Amino acid sequence: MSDQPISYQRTTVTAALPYTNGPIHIGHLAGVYVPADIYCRYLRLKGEDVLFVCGSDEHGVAIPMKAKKEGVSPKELIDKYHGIIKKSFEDFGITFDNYSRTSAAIHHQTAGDFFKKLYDQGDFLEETSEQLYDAEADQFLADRFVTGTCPKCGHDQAYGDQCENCGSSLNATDLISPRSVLTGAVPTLKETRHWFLPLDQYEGFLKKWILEGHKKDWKPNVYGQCKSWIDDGLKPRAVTRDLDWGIPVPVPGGEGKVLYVWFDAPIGYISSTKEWAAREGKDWEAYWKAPDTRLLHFIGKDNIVFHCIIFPSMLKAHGDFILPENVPANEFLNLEGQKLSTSRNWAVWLHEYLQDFTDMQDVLRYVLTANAPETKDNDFTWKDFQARNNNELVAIFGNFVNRVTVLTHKYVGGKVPSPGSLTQNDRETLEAIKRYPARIGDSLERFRFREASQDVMNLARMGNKYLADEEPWKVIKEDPDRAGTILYVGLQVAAALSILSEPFLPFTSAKLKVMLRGDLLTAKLGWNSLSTAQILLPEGHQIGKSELLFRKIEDSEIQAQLDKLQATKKSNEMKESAIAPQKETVNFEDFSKMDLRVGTILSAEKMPKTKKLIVMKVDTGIDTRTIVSGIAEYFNPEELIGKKVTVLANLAPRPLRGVESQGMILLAEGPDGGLVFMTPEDLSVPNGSQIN
Ligand code: B3M
Ligand code: ZN
Repeated sequence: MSDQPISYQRTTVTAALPYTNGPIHIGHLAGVYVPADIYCRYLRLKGEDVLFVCGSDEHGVAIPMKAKKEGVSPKELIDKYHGIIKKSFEDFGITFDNYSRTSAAIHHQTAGDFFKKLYDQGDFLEETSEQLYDAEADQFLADRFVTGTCPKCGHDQAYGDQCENCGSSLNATDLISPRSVLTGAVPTLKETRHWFLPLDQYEGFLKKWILEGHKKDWKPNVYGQCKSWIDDGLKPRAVTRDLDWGIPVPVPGGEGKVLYVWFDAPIGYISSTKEWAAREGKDWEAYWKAPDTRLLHFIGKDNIVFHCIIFPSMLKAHGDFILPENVPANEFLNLEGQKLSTSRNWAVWLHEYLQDFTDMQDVLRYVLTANAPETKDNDFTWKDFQARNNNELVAIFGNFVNRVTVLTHKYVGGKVPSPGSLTQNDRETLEAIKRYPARIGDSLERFRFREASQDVMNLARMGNKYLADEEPWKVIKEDPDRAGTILYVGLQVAAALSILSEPFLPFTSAKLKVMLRGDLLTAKLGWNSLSTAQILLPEGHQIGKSELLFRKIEDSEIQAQLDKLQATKKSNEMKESAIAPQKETVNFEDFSKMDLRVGTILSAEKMPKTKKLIVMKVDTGIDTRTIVSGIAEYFNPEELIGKKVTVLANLAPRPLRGVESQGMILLAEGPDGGLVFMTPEDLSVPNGSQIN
């Protein structure tokens, strides 16, 4: 925040703790783990002190819910997915210094102590309030146990703690028309006592720290979200829950309650650090408390409020900790045009990819980086995956390395030739190599991973062009010495690639180092020395056997993946089109309470700043009234005007985005996920006619 940049001694990098309610997919990788890993590998290559921590997020209502669905205990569920996730990260080359889990004793202790300290300091509000309650399930409803309409954007599938459509952070009682996810029941209100973090009291601190202090260096998407939350005004937020799965609340009155998952999970970064330090004989506190430590959180955009508003307020309240220096959150990755979804199995699962494409980790890493959802949502397609592999990794990077190493064996017995006198092109090429480390490093330091990955490819492109221009395969016949000089220059480019590609393509880089006799390279050269070193591969040095770095991906392999997705789509459609079971019986009295009328839509307009809401004036025969309906994705306002419809006239009025809706228009779910109006067969039936 000060004008004087602090010179950092160490960097603590955290990557969002994945929920153990499913395996890892490409959306998680592109958004969080691949960029975080690239960043950490880069810092290590620069010789910096970096700690990279992560772990499984094993609490929260998502866990018991999924366990119920799979017919196992929550413990069995977390053990299963923790195992799958941990192994797939390792196989994929994500180099966490520690991968912990929030069910670990050290975490229960750390999170419990954290809560206790804030409690002892008097930082919480303790309040009895009415919370949503599902009598049938005998369970309070919060977070993902309850869905309803978002009061901010009208999205009808918002959760009790967050709307995934507009990103708003919510309290369960904010939801319009809430429903229990457990039983489908309409919740009642019941009193319960909880501890609240008074976020409103941190507004001044957050304004100064984020709005004034990080306007320039945080990504616009992150800064913008923070600003809108702060500008909207923050409210106290409950940090405990009535649940039996989680970390017990360690204070009087906390019996039968657990910490809110978003209270304990970020503390998991600290617990993971402690676990690492104990194992490695290090001092964990330096990584979380020293002012010359830089803390960075890699997350997806749906986690911004938790990492930029709530966790920092907790850290601030606690008093001992540093705050994140940056939170480089990414947007979302879609798959073949559709939102990735664990529950709908719409994903490329990492553990399956690793089976289908053996030893091809780097291809996925490269595609996800080159096409990373850095500034906007992006789409992963299998065709693009194939094209990036065949046209870039194989045709540019692989081809260049292959040409230069094969020719070195063929013409000069695999020994780095002595350079003769250098031409201008030779000198320029050797000079150009030295500019790449700073260029790539600069992009990485600004969290521009796409740009950085493209510069690695540009270096390979430069090598390719150099060979194409100099044509050693022709020169060799007339002037073998000159051909040797060309190979000498080409080999230096290949050697630079072996180092600069390491953060992005670690498996390829390792192979390439062996091929060029990496012991020689790695022993002496890190990222920084690349810019200053005169040569990377000295003359006379014997290189290793030439091997292909990448292989072409065939159409049939891509087709197999597309077929797999097609099958998923079919099965989802079947499930989603299945006829819903009949609801509970109602008696005639209940039914006759509903006042259904024929009406006509007189006017219709989209509600400004919403995606789904349309505001209509409807002639019900009784009166002309306003009805707001979430149908803008299905109809244009113009086509609604003049429509005869069925109206539930005596539905209790409710405000939607500040407009009172005085009834409901009945619609049936049509084919292809569309909606159809309940229009009387005879259009001459007058408005106000009762439907019995
Ligand atoms: N478990 C990941 C998610 O929202 C969540 C991250 C916790 S980071 C402390 O999918
Ligand atoms: Zn919303």
